[in-house]
Amino acid sequence: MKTPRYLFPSDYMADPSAHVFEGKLYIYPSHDRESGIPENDNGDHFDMCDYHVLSLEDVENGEVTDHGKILDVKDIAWTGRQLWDSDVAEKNGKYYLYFSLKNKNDVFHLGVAISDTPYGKFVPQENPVKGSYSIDPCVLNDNGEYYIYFGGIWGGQLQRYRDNKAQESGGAFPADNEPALCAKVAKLRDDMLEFAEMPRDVVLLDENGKPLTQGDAERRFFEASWIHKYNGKYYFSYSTGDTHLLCYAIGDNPYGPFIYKGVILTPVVGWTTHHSIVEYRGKWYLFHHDCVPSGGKTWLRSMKVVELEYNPDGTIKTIQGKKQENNTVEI
Ligand code: FUB
Repeated sequence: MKTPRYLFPSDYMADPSAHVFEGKLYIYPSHDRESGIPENDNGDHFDMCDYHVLSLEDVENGEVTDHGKILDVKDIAWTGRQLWDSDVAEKNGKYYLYFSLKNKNDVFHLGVAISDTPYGKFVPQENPVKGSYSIDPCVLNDNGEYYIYFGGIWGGQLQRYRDNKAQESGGAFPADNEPALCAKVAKLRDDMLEFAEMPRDVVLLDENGKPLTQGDAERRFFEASWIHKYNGKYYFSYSTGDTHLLCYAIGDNPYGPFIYKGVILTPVVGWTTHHSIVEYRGKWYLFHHDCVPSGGKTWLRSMKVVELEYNPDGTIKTIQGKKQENNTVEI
């Protein structure tokens, strides 16, 4: 499957987190909508208010089932606005949906909702995860130990925090030559509902072992963490945001550090780029989104999937975001 496939043309959905549960592929996307809010650097135009779950059995040609709404912003007690990226993990037959939401003071936190099935409905906890902040949770099940990764700069508010504390000044970015702001990782408690430890930095190093700097906009972390394992190594992948790349770095354990390795996906049509990587029936796939079907409206995104390939040395072959079958560039 060398040509990307749009997964769900009848609606706008983005940030697809794909997992294999009960032998099937389940996709947990953000549900984009037209709310009329003008575009700004805070991302106010990403004004989503519910989640659906989709599933499919044959990635290349199979029908995609929409299992309907699994969580509504109105059902969450601490709700403010903007349900952003989410992810789901399974433990002992229960499914835990981790989501990003602004509270009533417009501060992003992570929430958890629970279901007995991968397709919901999911029942949210009364309060956000204690000590959580920023956006874009993703969960790794590493042989029964669960780790949550999160964070995003600009509208994702990560720059407001240092050492897991909100800064009274409102926070700031490091200088261009200083180490970049990092995504965060924490082990989850046995009940999956809280952090078992204080979140740590997901440190990304260059080929000389030096932390990537804030000014290194083509390589430093912006948002959209994902983690997968391949041949015993841990692959941390992410978006560089304003330079619109999906990049990856490889480490020896879930905490890192991770050494920068390259670009997975060059820019797509649209502003955000976001993804998940999953192995299914012997092949690896990159789930992502672009804005071609909406004519380039950055807040109305459409999910795609394409096969992802590794080189013999474990590096990932770069995929061209804007190329079509006939090698022309979309829009
Ligand atoms: O979908 C809203 C936000 O856009 C996500 O949380 C980010 O990763 C970006 O894709």
